[in-house]
Amino acid sequence: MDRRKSYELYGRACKVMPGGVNSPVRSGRAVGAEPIFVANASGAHIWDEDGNRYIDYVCSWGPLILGHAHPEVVKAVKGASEKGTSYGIPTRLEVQMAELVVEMVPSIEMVRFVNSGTEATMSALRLARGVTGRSKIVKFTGCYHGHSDCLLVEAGSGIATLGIPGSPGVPKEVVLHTITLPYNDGAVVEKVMDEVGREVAAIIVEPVAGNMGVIPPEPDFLEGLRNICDKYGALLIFDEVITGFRLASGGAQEFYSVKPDITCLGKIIGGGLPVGAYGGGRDIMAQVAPEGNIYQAGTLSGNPLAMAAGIATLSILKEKPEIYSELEKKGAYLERGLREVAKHAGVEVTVQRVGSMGCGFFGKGPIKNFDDVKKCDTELYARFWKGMLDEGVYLAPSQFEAFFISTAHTVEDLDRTIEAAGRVLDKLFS
Ligand code: HOZ
Repeated sequence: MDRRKSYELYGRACKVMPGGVNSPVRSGRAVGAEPIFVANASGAHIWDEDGNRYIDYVCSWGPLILGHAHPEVVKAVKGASEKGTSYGIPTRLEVQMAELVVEMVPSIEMVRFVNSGTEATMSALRLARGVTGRSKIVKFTGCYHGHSDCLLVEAGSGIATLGIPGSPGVPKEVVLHTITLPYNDGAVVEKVMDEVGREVAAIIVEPVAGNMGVIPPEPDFLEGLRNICDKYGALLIFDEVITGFRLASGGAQEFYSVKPDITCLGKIIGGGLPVGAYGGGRDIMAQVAPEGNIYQAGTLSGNPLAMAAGIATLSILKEKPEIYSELEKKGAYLERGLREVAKHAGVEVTVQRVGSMGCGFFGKGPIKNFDDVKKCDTELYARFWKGMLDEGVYLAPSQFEAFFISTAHTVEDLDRTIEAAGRVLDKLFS
């Protein structure tokens, strides 16, 4: 494939942006490649600047559950933009959007919109600390909750991809109160909480880990977190930035029937525009300013274009609940196909999936935590990634990320992907 225009843009980009990108994991460094530059997209497909077409499994890192440029979403954004792009004054759209979120997400009675998942988790932690009057927080190794200081400890996503424990620029005093424990190990959580539980403001968790590949929770892990939080008066925060509206219209909390105290949302909630949110019970959310005194604000929060895209997306998901069983079928189809071609090629690939999010680990499964993830063969993943790119399939340029399936992916797309994976693996292992 000719990618000259992408490479030329990358050269220019590197002169004016760090690493040529606006978010590290896009750069392709983890797979030893240069990024492609996207010119346009539609449905399940993206086209790069050279006109090459790819079946897209990144889907903007999760938001595009309806695929690229869904007509309803585009119409909503166009319509909103003609009326002005931002006011900094309340709008009807914010009310409609909040009503939808409250109706769809089981544990949310009130919600505050922000502009990104990072803002949502950062604000949720401040709220938890403000409500409990405690400082410590518990997070899990390999879970990624955005790039705010106190959460940038042994995190997943780009931090895992770059192989660094945290980041220079985060003072050690700031992370002193962050306790990091292994994912899926309820016994360790209990032991630590028995020691310091009364000082812990919150346990924050991705209910399905989606930033170290995809790792489902062990049976009872989430329930155990709920119980231990109740025992010690700590708040349970579900970071549903990825799982919210992806696993079910009520997110992972509906899927696994465990209710958190605070939920963080992002990605799908914005239908491809920058939106985050945090919400919870009325008693907790009423402590956010101006109703309460825990401060958080934002010039573009509740932006009308973003709200319009979010309303269009959530309305479709609400009106067509069958979308989730269809996505599950497609996910199972892709999973089965990938397993078969890996077996045929004689390579150990562990495919882990929940609904329409999944991951193929180059290593022995089951993968239950970040220590297991680290044993996977990232070099092999890189070679596989390059092979798939040349086959016209765009996967996340890192072993530590998820693939996402949208309603726009057809069985033909999935078949082409499976056949491509078969060819690439056969070539790598012949
Ligand atoms: N959480 C996303 C990756 N898992 C963010 C994407 C990015 O860092 O650009």
